[in-house]
Amino acid sequence: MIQEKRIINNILTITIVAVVVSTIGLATMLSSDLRTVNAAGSVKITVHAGGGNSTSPLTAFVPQQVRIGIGQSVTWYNPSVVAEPHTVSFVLDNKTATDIVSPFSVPNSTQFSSIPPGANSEPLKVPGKNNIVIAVNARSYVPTIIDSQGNARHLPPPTAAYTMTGNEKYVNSGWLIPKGQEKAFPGSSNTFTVTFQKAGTYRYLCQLHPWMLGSVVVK
Ligand SMILES: [Cu+2]
Repeated sequence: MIQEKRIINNILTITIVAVVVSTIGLATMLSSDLRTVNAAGSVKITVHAGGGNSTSPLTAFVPQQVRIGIGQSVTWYNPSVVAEPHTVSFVLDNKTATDIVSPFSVPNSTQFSSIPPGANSEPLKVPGKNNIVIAVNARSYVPTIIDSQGNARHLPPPTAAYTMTGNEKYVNSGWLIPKGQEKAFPGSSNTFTVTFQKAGTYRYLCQLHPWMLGSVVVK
């Protein structure tokens, strides 16, 4: 009887310790970023956009929040082992909220080629007089900046870098794909680096998984 009690107590103790350790582990994972110092002495801060594998994908930014100084940069990359895309999207003006799909009418073009060539796909066509609908939104897919005046421009993938003044309306990484898996999404990006010039809290989300939220606190 005493022996049984001892065994049960031991199991309880081990369980409690395991729960505490895994909770601390998760909290550490979500709060500590990857900081490395390069040869020149500057600090490189990295945040994972997603992760996991095909059976257990992680749709979160790790860590969810980073704290940096003015003039420092953060680099996001996608460490997944499968080609699951994510975006790092700062919607700094609510009017620039957007979606990954965006129909366009193209009345004067009839030439569309599937990407990759020979893929089992075609543009979504809506019946209408000489109209064709294109579903993918370039301002989600390609690294895109909308400045304070509302002018949009694209940055070249796959390793776009941008210095944020803090006056922009929209700063988006485009679709981030693990390096080597671009074939699944040609023209997508691998990394996105933002240098922050103004103090503040910058919240961002993934347009493909809107529950993926993160923030950069600049002081
Ligand atoms: Cu995502």
